Amino acid sequence: SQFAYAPAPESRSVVDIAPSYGLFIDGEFVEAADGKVFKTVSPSTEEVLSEVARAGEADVDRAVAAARKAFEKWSALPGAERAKYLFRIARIIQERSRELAVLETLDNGKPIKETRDADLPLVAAHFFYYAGWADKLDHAGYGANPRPLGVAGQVIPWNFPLLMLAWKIAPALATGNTVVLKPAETTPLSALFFADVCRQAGLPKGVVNILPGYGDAGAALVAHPDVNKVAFTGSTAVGKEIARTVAGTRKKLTLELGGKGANIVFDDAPIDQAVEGIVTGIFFNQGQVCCAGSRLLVQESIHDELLDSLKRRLSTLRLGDPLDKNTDIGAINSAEQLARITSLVEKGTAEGAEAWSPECELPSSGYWFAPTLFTDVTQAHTIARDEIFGPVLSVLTFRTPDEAVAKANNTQYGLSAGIWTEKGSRILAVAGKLRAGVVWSNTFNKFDPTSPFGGYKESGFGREGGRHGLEAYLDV
Ligand code: TXE
Repeated sequence: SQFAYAPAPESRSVVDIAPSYGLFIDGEFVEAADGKVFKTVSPSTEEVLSEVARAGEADVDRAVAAARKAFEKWSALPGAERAKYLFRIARIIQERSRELAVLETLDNGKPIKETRDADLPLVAAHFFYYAGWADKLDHAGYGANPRPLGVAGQVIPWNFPLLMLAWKIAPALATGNTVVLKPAETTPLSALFFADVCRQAGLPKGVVNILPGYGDAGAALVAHPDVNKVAFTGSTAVGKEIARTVAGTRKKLTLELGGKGANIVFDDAPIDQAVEGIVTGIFFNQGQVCCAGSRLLVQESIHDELLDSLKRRLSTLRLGDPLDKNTDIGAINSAEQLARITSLVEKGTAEGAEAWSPECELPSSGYWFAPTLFTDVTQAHTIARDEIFGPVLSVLTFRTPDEAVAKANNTQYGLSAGIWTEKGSRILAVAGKLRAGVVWSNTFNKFDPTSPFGGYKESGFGREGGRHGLEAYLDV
């Protein structure tokens, strides 16, 4: 990977997991006010990893009050001083990336190859990038007189727990805001580890508060009257609920929601390269990626050839222990997510699409789903329209570029797309017509902190990353 940094972590002995964790409020780990806890399990084995304090409304109040108090001093610091903290956090993440990679893999189920070579390097890169902005916001650097908003309430999902935290926290801190963040209930551990990183970096108390918990804590945070900015990544249904809560409150809001990305392969595409991109597009992180290339649109004339290559390639993917460096496909994050995937796949078959999977043995414990291809898919099929959020690819065909564009855009979502062709002019012409926040060409799922990321239509609004990512946290 272009960002590779960490040496190979071998086993879970690399990281110490405490039997229990508290909430992180005002620089301290504390119990929930009502004493509630929940268990977090490893999705690949169902082993209980730890017991974690579960935040409730009273804890949200405490955390927002701590963030409000910290805001006064934090926002008054010169940008160059805030930058020092962010650079320190970025370096500590690099230094501790073996521990973090193993922890993330244990709590999430994704292959260590991915946490090591994608998640962790991107997390560090994100903090480095926004550290670099902190002192350029002052005066002429930004071209205006930007002011932080206050307390940011941030709710994140389980598919990239630490990376989503970085996308949320780095720009918030760089711009002088303080943070209360709620990680997802199935993946609280890396966020709690990050709390420890903040302590190690000497970050002033209350600047970052972490509240592990469920949707009720997220809802209380979003609704809290002393929160000035809400940032959410998760399902479109919850995103809409949050938009309703925030409506009329003058809170600023950004939403990063679901997707149904189209990977469009023209007949002049380099087939081997396209096959790799299709595989990365839908099987990276078991397909639990909002910008996954979950629909393959292939030009009719190369359908059979491409499908043959793709099936051969899928037969070489290794599914199993996520801590094994050779594993390509890890576990599904939770029993609920596995049930959601299974029910949509059953629907695909019931509606008449043809399912194919390579031969592979699924482990007897944990949550697993074999890589699956659906052919004979039409636009009317549920699996062509609904986000599956699993290792399942729906294959459709097209004849002309216009038809490809029409089919790619024929979705309620608008987050990502891919174009595979040797013709530069076609890349530009097609990309310009796609209603998607990111369009990759002859590659897929490439991320960079300098690029704004976000959606059209029901994929949400606002951008994270790049200069645009600062705007969500500033009044100019
Ligand atoms: O999402 P939820 P779930 C999609 C994907 C997946 C589906 C359901 O299709 O199959 O959503 O996943 C918190 N107010 N994506 O159920 O519920 C919750 O605790 C405030 C796409 O896990 O949206 C968690 O921290 N917060 C997506 C976070 O919201 C609430 C990534 C996300 O959980 C809340 C994840 C409420 N009322 C799922 N209810 C992407 N865009 O990448 C729950 N939460």
